Amino acid sequence: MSQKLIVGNWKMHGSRASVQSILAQLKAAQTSRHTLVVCPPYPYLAMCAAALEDSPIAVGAQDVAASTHGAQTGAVSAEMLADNGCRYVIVGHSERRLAHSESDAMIAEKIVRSLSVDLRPIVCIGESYPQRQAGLTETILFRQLGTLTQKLSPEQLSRVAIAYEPVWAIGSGKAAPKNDILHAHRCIRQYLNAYGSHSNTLLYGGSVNPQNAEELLSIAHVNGLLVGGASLNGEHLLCIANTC
Ligand code: G2H
Repeated sequence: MSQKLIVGNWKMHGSRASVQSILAQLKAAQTSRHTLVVCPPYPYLAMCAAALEDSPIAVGAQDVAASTHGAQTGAVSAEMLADNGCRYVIVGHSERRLAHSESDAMIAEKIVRSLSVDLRPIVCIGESYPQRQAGLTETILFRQLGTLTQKLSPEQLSRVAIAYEPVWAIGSGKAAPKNDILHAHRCIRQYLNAYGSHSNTLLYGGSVNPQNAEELLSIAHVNGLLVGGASLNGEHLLCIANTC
């Protein structure tokens, strides 16, 4: 199996003590079969980047502002993330789209800002359960991708990782069925290819765990995994990052 991208999204979990404990486990392992990225909450970013400086594990943020600087209380720019050792950033997670009313246009701006400082964006797309039930999965995916193709050149878009995260599978304890993932990834790949963006890393996210990682990574067009709950356990995250 070729090398995949495994991204741990810690969401709003952890403390200095728990982050240090996960870092110690990750550092003790020294290496993993797949490329590993951890995305801690903002206050722990610099600490993780410093601790992992000499390791192959990269650090990412969970969000980024859509502009460079200014009077935006609570916002963090792409420049600040890069300045603090981040190499990746998750953009447009459904939890931010829903709870913070993030639009596709705003998400595209965040990607542009990230690319301008060489932060690698991981953009989340995916349908809700009612949308899936109504047979709208492709429509939703193409709408979300369509805003990206309006704002980004094929060269810019090719540097963006796309995570297919069906909203109904997130935190449910049950990953999406293999055929749903295969179909969505095929649609995404075809859409990107038609635009001239040929080398995108495509991830699957939604209730990934050490038990289902091997099967998920074996699905065509799945180049990696975005892992939430299971990434809060260093052993589980390493197990996923070493999946054959
Ligand atoms: C989906 C995923 C990580 P979980 O949000 O982005 O979380 O693995 O807990 O479903």
